[in-house]
Amino acid sequence: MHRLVERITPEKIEIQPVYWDLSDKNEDGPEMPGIFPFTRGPYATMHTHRQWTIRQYAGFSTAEESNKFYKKNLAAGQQGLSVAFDLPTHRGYDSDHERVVGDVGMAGVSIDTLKDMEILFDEIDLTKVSVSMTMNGAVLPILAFYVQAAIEQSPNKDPSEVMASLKGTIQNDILKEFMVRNTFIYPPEPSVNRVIADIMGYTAVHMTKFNSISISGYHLQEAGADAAIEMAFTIADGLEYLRTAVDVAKLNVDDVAPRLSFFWGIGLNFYTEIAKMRGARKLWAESVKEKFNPKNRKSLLLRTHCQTSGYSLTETQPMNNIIRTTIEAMAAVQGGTQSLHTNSYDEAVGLPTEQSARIARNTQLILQEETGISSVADPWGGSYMMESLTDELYNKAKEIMVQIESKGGMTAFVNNGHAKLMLEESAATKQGRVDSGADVVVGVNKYRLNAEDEELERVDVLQINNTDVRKKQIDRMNEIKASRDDDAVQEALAKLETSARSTESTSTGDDPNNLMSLCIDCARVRCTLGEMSQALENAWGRHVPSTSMVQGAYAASFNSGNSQENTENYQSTFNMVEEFEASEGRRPRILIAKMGQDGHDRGAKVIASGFADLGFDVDIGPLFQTPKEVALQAIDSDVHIIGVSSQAAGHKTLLPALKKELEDLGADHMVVVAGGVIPHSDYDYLLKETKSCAAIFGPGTRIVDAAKEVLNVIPRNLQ
Ligand code: MLC
Ligand code: 5AD
Repeated sequence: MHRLVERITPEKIEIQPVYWDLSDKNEDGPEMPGIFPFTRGPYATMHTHRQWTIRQYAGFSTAEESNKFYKKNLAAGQQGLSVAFDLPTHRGYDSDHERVVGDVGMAGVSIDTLKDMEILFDEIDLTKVSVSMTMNGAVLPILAFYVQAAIEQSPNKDPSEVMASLKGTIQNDILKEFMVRNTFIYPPEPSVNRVIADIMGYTAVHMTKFNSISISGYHLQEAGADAAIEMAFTIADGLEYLRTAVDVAKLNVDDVAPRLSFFWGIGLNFYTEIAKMRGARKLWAESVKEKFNPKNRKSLLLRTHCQTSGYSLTETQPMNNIIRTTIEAMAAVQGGTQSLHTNSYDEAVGLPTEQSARIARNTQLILQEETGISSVADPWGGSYMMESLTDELYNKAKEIMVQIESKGGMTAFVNNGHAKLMLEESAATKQGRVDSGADVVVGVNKYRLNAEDEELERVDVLQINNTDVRKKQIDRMNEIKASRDDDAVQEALAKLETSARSTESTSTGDDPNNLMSLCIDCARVRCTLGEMSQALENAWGRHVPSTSMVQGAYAASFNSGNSQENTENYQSTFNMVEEFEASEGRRPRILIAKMGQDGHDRGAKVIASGFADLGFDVDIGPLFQTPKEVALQAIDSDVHIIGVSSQAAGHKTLLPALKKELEDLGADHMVVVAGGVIPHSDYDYLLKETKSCAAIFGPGTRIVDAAKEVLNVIPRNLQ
């Protein structure tokens, strides 16, 4: 074993790269990293040989701006790239589509054409830098643009050689999109059996270094899952993809499984998060072995990216978030992650600024270069507590997996709404615990500053002019449309649609009708992302999710602590609702609305179920509405108030647009309130300048308090 100088501490103690129980008499030897069932890590040497990849997720406005940001970050110590796309791109719309007016360039970078992808990676050698792309809905056009951009970046190389050298990961985990996050486009069946199957088949032959799916627990945790649910759902999703590969696409398990990768969310429960990562590796290795019996040991390895939890961060006293993120990063590293994103401290108000992104990156650089944290593999192995916690979580997750199997596997569990309800119940319960103070959040429900000091702590946020970005995108797209060969475009799109309509499997990598292969042809002749998505939509339709709501979980959790103050608070809100009913003749009725392509609906669902528990009549609007559709639904249902939940920065466009629609429809008596990720610097614009809402509820607002304020702003006795 190669011994590094830093192995000797100032006290002249030698740190070993791995420790084990010397008295272990197990005939297979002691449990070690790199050995089945891999509880202690996928590789024998772990970080002692290769540190985890510092891979910060980022993307905003135009490809030019994001490219500049990436190059600066790489120069400053970042090791791999991770692209955040804007919501129109996720949902398969070009920037000129009427449904995306508020979303272009806001939550990530906008990509309409191959040209945008080329600019995004300008002067970044795609055959050298590993790139992760968080894309699930429009996964075919985006991966095709990426491949074609790499090929055109190296004109002197053979395209197949370029493809074979591409290192990276595409998220491509659609099952969790149907539970949380909601950036699906097509219904579940073609999304899994055609799109994912064809990508697995194509990459297995042509892009053998590329990870074809990043099976994600992160978003489940963000949406309220506890660690056991996160483990169970994620591993069950992974097994479902392997089943698709083997049973539907007729691929060999060993051609696919080694390139399935994982993605965990890491919250503040330090020990639990480490145990989760250890237990999950064992659960995956055992499940794959039992169900698929692969020949290649790499098929059993759970390799993972981690991201620190956005949900755990607070809007008030944002510097506290640096500490939270550091603790979470340490759990990810000690759990044995392969790649890591650390969140910026301004998470709860907007996208990172250059300074907050630097601090987030430096958190990892300090861990890697100043602490010696990487000098040993699985430092927790053999700890009585950690081994026991690992086993307990492993067992709990296994129990949930049995439940999923008994309902017919993960696709069925998702399709019948079971999975989503379980998550929403967990989220409403959590909110009740935070609102009641049972779960402490420093600076939010305990140790708060007075209003003046809180004001001083506020931070600047990145401002994006989406009207400008949208115009630039549309101009560039029109230029491309004017200079391309239209016949070739129509022909490529027609072939794509024909393959999508076919009932034959096209999943093997060499099938000329493989959807990935056809999308690369489309990219080559400069079809846009929207055109490719539309060709597939013509065959499969667009998925419309059903809306559901959990009841009783918030009330039960809020009131469970027997605190007199909480009970009184709850009761007084409830009484206000009753008084309202007595004076107005009906209960206060609220429409919880989501506008634009922002599919983050945990907040909206939790608010809806909390308000319903407090006695409101609650309507939940469908996802992805235009301002006009929201106004029409509000009028149709004759609500008193519209509560808009905004998590993806579209508020400055969409709220004024909603106000205008209400005025045009003669319904300006209807009050609008807003909540979600809205920076304080935008409050005046919304409340005073445009008067587009009557109140704004930032992250951390208790539902009982929001409900009282809502009752105060509803005008009375209009009839
Ligand atoms: C590493 N290697 C070792 C080793 N450590 N070899 C021997 N001994 C060791 N100790 C080798 C690996 O086998 C591999 O080679 C190479 O080194 C690189 O290591 P890796 O572990 O594969 O790291 P990396 O390339 O960084 O890949 C990590 C990954 C990948 C497998 C987890 O899938 C990944 O980067 N995922 C990132 C996903 C991501 O960023 N998602 C963002 C989501 S944000 P070889 O040849 O075997 O490959 C989001 C938010 C939202 O979703 O909602 O919008
Ligand atoms: N740039 C950087 N980080 C982002 N996140 C989301 N979009 C971006 C972006 N464009 C992070 C936040 C969020 C998580 C889903 O990903 O941390 O909580």
